[in-house]
Amino acid sequence: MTPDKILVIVVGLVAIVFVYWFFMNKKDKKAVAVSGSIDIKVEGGYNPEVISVPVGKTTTLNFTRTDPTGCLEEVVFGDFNIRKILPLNQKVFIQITPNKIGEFTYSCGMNMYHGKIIVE
Ligand SMILES: [Cu+2]
Repeated sequence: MTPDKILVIVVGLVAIVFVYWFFMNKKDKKAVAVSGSIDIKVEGGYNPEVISVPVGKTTTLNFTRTDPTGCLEEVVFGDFNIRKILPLNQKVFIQITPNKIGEFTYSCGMNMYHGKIIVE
């Protein structure tokens, strides 16, 4: 076997492992079922990142930002027309009452970090 053939095989194997790892990782983000209210920590992203809420009911999301990154200062719920500033180490309550089933994402003001709300 020539070195370039070995290289092709190695690169191929690495790519396969990466694809597996990528999709396994995605599956790992299981939705946290919420009824009523939930605390969401804002630090390097949103934690929990994926939540599920019941349709037609009001759910309160309590955001607490402990990350000084200015990027996370604002949270935007495009589908719900909500845009809020999250002061450091302060609880900010955001209420949503989704009236249709589906998946809705929210993000920081620059659309870099994302969270997901599954309405079911
Ligand atoms: Cu941002």
